Amino acid sequence: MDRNPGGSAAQDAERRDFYERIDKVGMTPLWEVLGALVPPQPKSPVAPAHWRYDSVREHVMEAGRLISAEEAERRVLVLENPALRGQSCITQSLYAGLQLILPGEVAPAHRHTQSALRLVLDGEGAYTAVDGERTTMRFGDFIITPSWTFHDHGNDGRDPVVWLDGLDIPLVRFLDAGFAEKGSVKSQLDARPEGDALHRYGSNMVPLDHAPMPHEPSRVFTYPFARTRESLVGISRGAADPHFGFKLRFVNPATGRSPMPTIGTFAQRLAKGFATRPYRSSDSTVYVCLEGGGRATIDAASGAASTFDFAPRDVFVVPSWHAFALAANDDTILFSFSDRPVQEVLGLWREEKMA
Ligand code: GTQ
Repeated sequence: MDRNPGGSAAQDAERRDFYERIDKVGMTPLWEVLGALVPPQPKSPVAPAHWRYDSVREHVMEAGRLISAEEAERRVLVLENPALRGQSCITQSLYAGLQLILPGEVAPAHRHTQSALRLVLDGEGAYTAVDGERTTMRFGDFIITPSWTFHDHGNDGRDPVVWLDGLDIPLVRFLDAGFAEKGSVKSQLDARPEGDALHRYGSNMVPLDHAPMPHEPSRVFTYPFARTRESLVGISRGAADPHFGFKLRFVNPATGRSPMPTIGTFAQRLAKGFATRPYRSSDSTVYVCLEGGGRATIDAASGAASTFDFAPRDVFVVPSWHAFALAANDDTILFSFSDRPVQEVLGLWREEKMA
């Protein structure tokens, strides 16, 4: 931008010379970058993007022929935002990938400060163990592995199993707060029977001495799709919200806050033929279609629009402050996740419901 419309060539040269001299001592003029540093509204570098499961599945399966889960530690194809290639992120703060585990394989136990979610997309018979409790992974199940919990994955069934991983890797990297270690055993012993956490913490009751800190992750680490679906169908007998259809957020039942402090998670149902009004929010969001299908229309502030015709197991991204709308061709269920709880506690999160 020309900051000196009436200025002389001599003055321009003097300024450039000044910038070069201060550059050598590690300084730069704010006035050349102020507009970009403090924009009037978010100007996300994230691109709207869509991965069709039917197109990427073969590549995920090919990875299964090239490397074992054990050798890879985690056999994952990372979904890289097309505008952020090389950075292993799907949005500025979040990572996503498709993880494959073949029958008989084990992805060995480890833990890290990054929080993770799994959304089961394809195949049956796999499990994830979190701090010594296994959960069987069924289609649409949403499973969390909170920060610093040991977790391993395995497949005792006969199908290849694929799920979507969502992690706060870029956020933790930005904060330089990443720690990780391998477990002393490959697979954790079954310290508790399957379902224990859901019974103790996820059935409108908690143990007598359970007094979680406000942002503590949920002890419920599996949110079975059967339950989520039943709730979404149940509330669909009421009136649909014009911007959301029928939408709920997942919570830590003991606190009412997000299951994990860094990643907010949502489930949404749109009846066949329903179209939402446009909406925007400051959290770039990853959507996954679990049932049905339809069209997402995403408008950039510049006016350019992207339309994605999505089907079950597809993943798409809506960048911060891009108005978007959904139209359902069928009864449709979507899962989504974003960094919204982070923005909320920092007092940054905004939304706009448009006409
Ligand atoms: O399953 O622990 O996609 O540590 C990336 C990093 C999955 C996992 C990923 C991980 C994991």
